[in-house]
Amino acid sequence: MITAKEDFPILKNGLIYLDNSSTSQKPAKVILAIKEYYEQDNANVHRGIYKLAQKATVLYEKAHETVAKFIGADFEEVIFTKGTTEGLNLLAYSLGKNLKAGDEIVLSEMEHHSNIVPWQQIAEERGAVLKFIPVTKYFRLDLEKATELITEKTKIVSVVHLSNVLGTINPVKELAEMAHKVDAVMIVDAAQSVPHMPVDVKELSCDFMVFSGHKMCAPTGIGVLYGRKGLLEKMQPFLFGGDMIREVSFERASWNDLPWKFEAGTPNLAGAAGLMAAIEYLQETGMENITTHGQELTAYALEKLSAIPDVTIVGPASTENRGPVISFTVEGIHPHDASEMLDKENIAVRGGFHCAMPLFSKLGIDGSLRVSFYLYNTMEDVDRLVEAVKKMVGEMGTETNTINRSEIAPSDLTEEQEIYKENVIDHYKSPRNKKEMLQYTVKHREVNPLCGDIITIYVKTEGNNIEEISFTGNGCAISQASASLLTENLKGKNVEDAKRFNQQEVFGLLGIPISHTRTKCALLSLKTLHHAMEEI
Ligand code: C6P
Repeated sequence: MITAKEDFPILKNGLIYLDNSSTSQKPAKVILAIKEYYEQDNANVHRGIYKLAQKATVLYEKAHETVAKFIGADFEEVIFTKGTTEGLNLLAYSLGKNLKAGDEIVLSEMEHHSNIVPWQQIAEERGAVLKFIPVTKYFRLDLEKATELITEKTKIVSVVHLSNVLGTINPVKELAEMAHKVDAVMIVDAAQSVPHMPVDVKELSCDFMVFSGHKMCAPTGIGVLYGRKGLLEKMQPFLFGGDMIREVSFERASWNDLPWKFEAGTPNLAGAAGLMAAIEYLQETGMENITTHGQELTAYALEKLSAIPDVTIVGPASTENRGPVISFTVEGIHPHDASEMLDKENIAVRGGFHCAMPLFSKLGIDGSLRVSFYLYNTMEDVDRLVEAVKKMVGEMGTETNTINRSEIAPSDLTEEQEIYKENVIDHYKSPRNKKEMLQYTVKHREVNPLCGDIITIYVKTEGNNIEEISFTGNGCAISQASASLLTENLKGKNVEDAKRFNQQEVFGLLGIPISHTRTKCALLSLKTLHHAMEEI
């Protein structure tokens, strides 16, 4: 621990928070800055002449200055956005305008959806082609392949700095050199790196960089797009409206100076105050200290976790060029079930695809558990995690497709619910009707992106009757058991019964309390069924 857990009000209740890649917790200093903004400084910026408006404007501009210094940029080069996702959409929209058919955009196989989907959209619109730098079996980017992929046809290279799944730190400077040799622009998705290590845009030689405040102790809804001034000047704005204009007539408009040209509308002023306070907090702790601390926790956790039977680390084995993010799988336990079990020990981790589905299909695994550390985590947190994983593995045994009783529903059940629970476990362990049907009337596949459950339902009808119904797929215990129970229940019923089958009836079949986060898992098979039945 390099900073007091007590600085973070939410951690005072003993929670072991290991989902920092998703979002970080906020220190009291940041919460206070937001409160003080509303109590003392709140007015719109760049508009009013009165004193309060000037105070708000000065504060907002100071927040830009603070960010610029933090990443080695100039004031004009720092644009506030909602977050990384908005920054990448802005770039895809604005840079995409210059793309022609056949131009190439080079990404990597370890990108977050927000660095894939906007490019897919723009590529489709402009006739451009997406290329992906492969991930090697050591969970690193294949740089040899990168040199082959980045050619005269490449116009944009956009790569993640620190992978939110693997923890890998990519050599973005080298990639920037490759991009610049062919006159392509280099974009760095720094959502996971800026919170954890000193990052200087000039040192990275990138043209653009994006990150989110909420992963670095700042509030949600504020993020940063860095862009080289010369490039930003040539680019079209993404959003149009107040503050981004210089002059407007009924016919046309011209654009404001940088960075305001890219900040249309009233911005997130309290968020900017919070971001500035967060950067001050990180700087008081020291970015180098934060990096070292993350490395120490990661080295310790890697050693302890990889020693547990049935645990497989999904990411580089050493801490070299690796951030404080560890993905792993536990043989025989779906990540969603595992994260719920850890939650019972008051340990918050993420389980699933981590918004990087293509990477998981490349790796050939159905999601992972992921722990990610930040400055308030301790070696004791790692010990508690390791103990909880060991307990989970011990309780579950090594048998694949097994499930422990405690994680499927709370222990304080009524006698009747206990009977249902046994039934649910039985349907999970020995699913009924789980087989591919070759001759069916309708078939539909659905995915739950939250945890990666996949269900395909096949229905064969004879007249108005459901002659046969089956499912395939994989996922957590609840999704699999509910598909089994649902298909069993609908066998021999008629088409109208299936179409009318509702959510309450599915919960009735399960018969145990389903937590809010598990609702989607419980209802995935019903959703799949209803889509399938639409075709009849
Ligand atoms: N990853 C995670 O749990 P936003 O949501 O816009 O603040 O950040 C998107 C984003 C982009 N790139 C990378 C590398 C990221 O890790 C994220 C956010 C979170 O991994 C939420 S999905």
